[in-house]
Amino acid sequence: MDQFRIFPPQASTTSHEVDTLFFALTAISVFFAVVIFLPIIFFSVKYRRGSSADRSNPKSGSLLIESGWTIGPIFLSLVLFAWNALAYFRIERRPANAIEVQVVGKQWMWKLQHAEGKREINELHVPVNSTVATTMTSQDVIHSFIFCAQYCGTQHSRMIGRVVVMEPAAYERWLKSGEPSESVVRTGDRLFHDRGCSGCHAPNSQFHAPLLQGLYRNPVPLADGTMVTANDQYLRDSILQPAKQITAGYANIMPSFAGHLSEEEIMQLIAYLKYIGNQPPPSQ
Ligand code: HEC
Ligand SMILES: [Cu+2]
Repeated sequence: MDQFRIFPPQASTTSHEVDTLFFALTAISVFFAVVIFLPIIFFSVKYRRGSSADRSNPKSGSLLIESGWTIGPIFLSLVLFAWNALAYFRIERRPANAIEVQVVGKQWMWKLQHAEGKREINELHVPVNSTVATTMTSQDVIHSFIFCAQYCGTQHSRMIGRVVVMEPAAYERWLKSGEPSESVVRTGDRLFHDRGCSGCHAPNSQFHAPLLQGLYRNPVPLADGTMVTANDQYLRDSILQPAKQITAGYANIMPSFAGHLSEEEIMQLIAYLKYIGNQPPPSQ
């Protein structure tokens, strides 16, 4: 019986909040199920064929009851919406100063890379009591991390990973163990040159292309007159669909790199763009 648990142990800081919400929703559903089903049973018995119940059906109506069952549920759903939305924003907001881990799902495993470069598969090593932010994507179908809950193909049931929580010193040792690896930003820097990005996006390039230093998190004026913020999504879109949002003052000459870069390479490039994006632009 020890093995039998309806809920797994609450292992994350947000599980309490999610569980409370879950119980509240369940309680409300049970309440309405009772309110609806008890009268159904009662009336089925009372008005069964052959019973001597009064079937004259006089006209009746009550504004109070009708507005009550309209306004009550509206109010209830709005409260639930607000509660859910607040919890969602709290849970999904990326914590500041978090340890960065990039995760790529594929049939049928997760490939992880820490900012320092260390890679692992189906395991996530983290130091205890620190915040960790994972950037996740998939190179094929939808998966869910770290116990796959999306049916993703034949070996879906084997897509089970584990989180290893370590003392900070042990984590530092673990990061440096195994083959030496270059940091994600360093790999992105190399890709930026190898894939020809620097051929256009460099101060001395023959092409008229924007410098990417100082770009990250800043507003970008677009050719159509609107403004966007250069967030992670914008960087990703700029690489994969450059024609979607043209930067004001530049021509649509950047080729799309969709299909030419792996998901890992895109993440590494974005990590590099974020890194230089936080630096001041070079003077020209
Ligand atoms: C042929 C030249 C060329 C190449 C190669 C090129 N780009 Fe661009 N890129 C441009 C031009 C021109 C723009 C501005 C027009 C636009 O938004 O498409 C741009 C826009 C961008 C932007 C948006 C910048 C802003 O200020 O809004 C990013 C990010 C970017 N490129 C990244 C890359 C990356 C990463 C690579 C390599 C994988 C790359 N580019 C390769 C020419 C190029
Ligand atoms: Cu799966």
